[in-house]
Amino acid sequence: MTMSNNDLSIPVYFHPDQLNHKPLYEWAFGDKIDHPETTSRAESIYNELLKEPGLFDIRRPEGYPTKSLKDTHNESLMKLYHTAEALPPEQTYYPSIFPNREVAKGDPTNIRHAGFFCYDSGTPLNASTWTAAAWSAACADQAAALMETGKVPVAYSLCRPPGHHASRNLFGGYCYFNNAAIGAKRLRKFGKIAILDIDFHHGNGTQSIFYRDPDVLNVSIHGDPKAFYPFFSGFLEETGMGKGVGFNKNIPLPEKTDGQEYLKVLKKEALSEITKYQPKVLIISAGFDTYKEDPVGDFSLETDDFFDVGLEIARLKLPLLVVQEGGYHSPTLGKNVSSFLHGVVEGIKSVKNSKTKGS
Ligand code: SP5
Ligand code: ZN
Repeated sequence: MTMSNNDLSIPVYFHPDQLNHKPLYEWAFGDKIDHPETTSRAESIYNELLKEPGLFDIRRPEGYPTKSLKDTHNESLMKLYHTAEALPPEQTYYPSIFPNREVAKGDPTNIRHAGFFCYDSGTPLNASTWTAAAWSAACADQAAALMETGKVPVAYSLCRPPGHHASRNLFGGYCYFNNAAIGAKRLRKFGKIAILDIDFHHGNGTQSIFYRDPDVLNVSIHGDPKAFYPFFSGFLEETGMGKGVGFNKNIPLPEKTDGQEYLKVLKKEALSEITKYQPKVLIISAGFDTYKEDPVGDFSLETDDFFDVGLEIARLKLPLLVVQEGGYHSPTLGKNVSSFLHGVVEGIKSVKNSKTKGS
């Protein structure tokens, strides 16, 4: 079967300086492992999308998203990343002292205080972290800016490092700036926004940023935090706070969940909720660590399942901003992203066709 996608091309945002940040290793429950969040992840996606220039229109973001970063994060976090720029180029700094927040004050100009602004030991800083994370955020910000024009039904930001574990004040989970939240804040002026997080891990940063906000619905499907990172959040009971009660939905699933089960839950519990909410735009925090061979996640989705996930999401007929999150099986990551985006295209086309037929 050959697909003709001539009428639709997906804008893709990526900046090569996102590759400058290179975490080396991580302590995972006592073992020193090669860091999963490698530059080869982004290269795998980039090279796969490059194969279809008619479908994927690859662009570079222009300029750091200074205002958007300030809308989503506090100044200290940015100051700390700038402090890290003074590290010798070969040094990688691993936060290792995590103070009791009730008594401690953190100084973002002192790299030894990094642990005050961070909550795990797997998210290191080096001289290029600021540059890479700021360009990653720029991808989401500028893809969102393009969505604002209303001219495209879907845009994809090839964000790396990822973002959904970063909150306003804290980095962690390989994430420094919350790219999806940055996109959501920019698009909010048009009306209500929904975020659907399909990364294997609960998007705790995104949840915390919008927890009291009824204008942003946050839905996350993930590995049960009883067993998986981030362990301390992502449970069913977390439904929002204050005016935000009812606008946060967590759907934890057991290990080894396969494509069939996943799609059932996606449709019945996640997409139905989003349909009810009637947002103006849907942001997808798109992680592919749900893939069966992923070294970090523990579900068993296959490459073709991502097509169906994209298809079902696109059938909602909402403008889509797709933001890259996790996914650590680099050899297949590009194919999985491409499969998902082909599903999205198919979904958009089927909606168009049924519209023409119906009129
Ligand atoms: C964005 C994202 O997907 N972040 C994930 C952060 C997960 N960090 C904890 C990983 C623990 C590593 N466990 C390795 C298990 C080897 N089987
Ligand atoms: Zn993840």
